[in-house]
Amino acid sequence: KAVKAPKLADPKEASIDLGTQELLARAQKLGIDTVFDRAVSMKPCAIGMQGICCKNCSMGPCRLPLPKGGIEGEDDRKGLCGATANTIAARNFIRMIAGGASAHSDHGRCVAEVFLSAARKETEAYQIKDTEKLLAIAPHLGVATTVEVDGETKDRDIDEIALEVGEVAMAEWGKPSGELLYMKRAPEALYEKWKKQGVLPRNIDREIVEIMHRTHMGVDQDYKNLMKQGTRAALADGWGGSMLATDLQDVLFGTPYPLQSEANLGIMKEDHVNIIVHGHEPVLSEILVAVAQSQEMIDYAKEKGAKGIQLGGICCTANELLQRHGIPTAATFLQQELAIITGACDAMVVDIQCIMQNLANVAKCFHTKLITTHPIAKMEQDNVIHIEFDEHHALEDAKRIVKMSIDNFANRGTDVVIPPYKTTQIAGFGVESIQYHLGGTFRGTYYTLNDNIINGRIRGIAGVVGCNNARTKHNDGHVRVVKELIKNDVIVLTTGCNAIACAMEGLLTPEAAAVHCGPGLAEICETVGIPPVLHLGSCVDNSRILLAATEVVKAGGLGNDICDLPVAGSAPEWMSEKAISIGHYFVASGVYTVFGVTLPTSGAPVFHDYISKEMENIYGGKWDLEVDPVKHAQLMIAHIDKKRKELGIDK
Ligand code: SF4
Ligand code: MSK
Repeated sequence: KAVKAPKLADPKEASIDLGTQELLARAQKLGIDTVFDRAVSMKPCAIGMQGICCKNCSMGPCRLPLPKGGIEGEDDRKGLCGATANTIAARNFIRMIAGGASAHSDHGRCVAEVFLSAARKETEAYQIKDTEKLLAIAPHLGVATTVEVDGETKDRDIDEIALEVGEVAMAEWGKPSGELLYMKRAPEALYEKWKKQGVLPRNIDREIVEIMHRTHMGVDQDYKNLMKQGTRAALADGWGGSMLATDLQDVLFGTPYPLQSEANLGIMKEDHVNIIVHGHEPVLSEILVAVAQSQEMIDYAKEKGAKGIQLGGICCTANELLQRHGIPTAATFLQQELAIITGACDAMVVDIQCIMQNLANVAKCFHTKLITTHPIAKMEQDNVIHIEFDEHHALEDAKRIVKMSIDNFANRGTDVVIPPYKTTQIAGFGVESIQYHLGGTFRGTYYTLNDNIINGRIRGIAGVVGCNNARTKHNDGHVRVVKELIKNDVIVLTTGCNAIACAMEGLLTPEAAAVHCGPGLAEICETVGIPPVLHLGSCVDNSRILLAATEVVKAGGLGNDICDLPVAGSAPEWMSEKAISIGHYFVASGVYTVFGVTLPTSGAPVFHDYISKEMENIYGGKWDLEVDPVKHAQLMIAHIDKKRKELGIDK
């Protein structure tokens, strides 16, 4: 019997990026399967996609397909226990929020632990680097920065402040009473709204645990009440775990400021030792950078026949190292297997989140050392090396990894293919640098953001973020949504893999303004020398977008709540549970948020209407879904125009 050849992806249909197309074709020629091919040969479950498959007990899975042509009359679909489509979809949705919020927040907890070690001076590898930022966040955690001595106000000792900040921050994950301290950083009107709705998070862990309880078989069976808890946990992520992760990382490693770098797989060098770091934790990779850039290691690499060491990043570890050190970005989420398929990846060092298990299978076909570093993220395949990272031995761990990578350079085959494509990018933005570059404040001069929104040169602000998804053409949605926005004078704040996609397309340069922007936005970008798309960092750094929106509100002239602003959010190619948590904390903070690809709500139309219509009456923000990138951006622009009209600043 003839064996049927596996279905393969058409490289030109799989990605808009030439390097990705070339490496995918190479993988197919070598008989190595990648996520692009698996997406062709394995189709998703239609019922699961619609959010209406429940497997929360062993009487299921109970599948409630929506009848063809929709529901006429009463929707009487139910699982064995009687759970309705709305209950099942809401339970599934908030379990995704729990997954996403826990990923961001557990990462934040690790950072807080390292921060405390540094504050206690238990480790030589980490120090409190950015004392200005420490002093800026301390009051939000109720930590005094001055002290009264003999009736005189004096600056408090920095080490003492750091220690107290670390201890108070750690308590946010599990304190027994009260509410998350950072919630008060939001505009007052928004804080009061959350209070009235009863969704102020108590502590980070508790909100996530309560989702797991309430979605257990036979507990909460009211989709609105389930979403209330989903909201509380999502807020605990955005204004809690993620915001603490961002702030503590800034204090430990430095607040990012704009810098120049490069993006795409073309940053890898044939004659260098290529070390690719991938995942989300800057805690180890920060030390890896220092070690890889040390003269000792550069000399060792030269001894072994290489010209030097090239570091590159994938996903949000990439974004963290780019923002603070200008380390070039090698790849988006969907290109991770391809980085190994170049044949030039001497080591891939992975930490947590967005790491495909198939990396181990691809690495087997090449000389690449695949190194896991985190105790909670190991791989079962026997070619994977685990070097567990510990902040107390950070330097030794990093040296071991870099040396192992250098030693592996000699094991390369002759089969190196690095696609010759890379772009220049200006990254490293944050609330502080947006303010600095646009007039040093948010309102009152020719350059400031609020004034330019009011006078209409900038039509509005969009936060465009999120992953790649193998069910849609790689980077196509990201780039087309962003281009449509900037063409219509909407400035874009970006993070995650959207930022990497935009960088690969050359949109993170001031020069992109003249080519792609409407006249108002182009004028501003050219005058102050910023790109029309501002890279704000990693997934946890979406908290920077919340704070940027808050600063715009506080500066005045554009209403008194985030939901008053001409602002919209987007994740054109999302795939992870983290994206649902991010989407929901944006919605609950008052932002109209459009997702691409699909939403796991279509099988429960009443629930879908609740989050995409009714929710606006509660929080001022709502969900939407639009697969077509241009229509997607146009929906955001229509919302921005509606807000401009309500503010009375329409041209
Ligand atoms: Fe089915 Fe109810 Fe069990 Fe879910 S909880 S699997 S709907 S019986
Ligand atoms: S890395 S969560 S694929 S953005 Fe943060 Fe990219 Fe999404 Fe991972």
